[in-house]
Amino acid sequence: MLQHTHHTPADSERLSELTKRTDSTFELHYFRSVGQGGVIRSLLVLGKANWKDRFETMDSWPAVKPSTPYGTLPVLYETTADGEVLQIAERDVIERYLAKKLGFFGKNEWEEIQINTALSLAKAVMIAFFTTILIGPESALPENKKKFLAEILPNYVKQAEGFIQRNNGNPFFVGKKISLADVMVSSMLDLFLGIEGVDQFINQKDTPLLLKVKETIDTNPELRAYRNSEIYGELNQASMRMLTKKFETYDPSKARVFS
Ligand SMILES: N[C@@H](CCC(=O)N[C@@H](CS)C(=O)NCC(=O)O)C(=O)O
Repeated sequence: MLQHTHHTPADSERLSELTKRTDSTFELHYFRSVGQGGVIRSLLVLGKANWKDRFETMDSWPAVKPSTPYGTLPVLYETTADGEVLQIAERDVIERYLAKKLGFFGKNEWEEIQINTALSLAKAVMIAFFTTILIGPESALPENKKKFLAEILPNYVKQAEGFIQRNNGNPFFVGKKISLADVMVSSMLDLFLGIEGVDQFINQKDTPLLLKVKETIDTNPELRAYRNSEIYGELNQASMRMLTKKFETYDPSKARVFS
């Protein structure tokens, strides 16, 4: 397997040309859960790409880990029609690359800046959730959950509603079509809406636009078909299990409000 992560300057032009190819197939190397692969899969589905999963299990992973660029998944493999393979590591990088390639990264530089801003605001919330709740110390969990639900998430939600409001009544974060920002925030809401009490500040009265964005994503025909598939059901259950460990009253049925 070609390892493209580190390359010589001479490779750079050639590899850059390969990123422009439109005849590629994709393979997403990740675990059997939605997790950090969810947004990437959604982009591949929305972009009608030719793609498949390469699953790793906790049993198979230790032997495979050293062969990955940075010892973590996801890693994306893109194979062109003539058999060249690009290897791309790191979730954010894969998401932005695919979004650009598949048409979900705005129509000009200014829209890109706005999409990156929306992503940055959302990412801060995800990092707080991940570090203080999902993998944070058990002893600090009650305090961390309180802070997340009373401050971090409600503050973000207000920012996000205002952000969409400034988009001239269009039901997207930026411009007039789905972008990575809409996909990323909707997937975040998929996690958070199941938490008890979140509907006190994410609801039709206080955040109609945020919910409209989620409706646009949830009712997309391609995405809906994928999410109704057996494999997505399995991946989603694995993600939900992580959450029910942290929130005793977690209700996954509240997440897919519109599907
Ligand atoms: N910096 C990486 C982190 C990804 C990450 O945390 N992956 C986890 C799974 S969600 C992983 O590979 N864990 C296995 C390990 O670290 O050995 C990224 O953004 O892609």
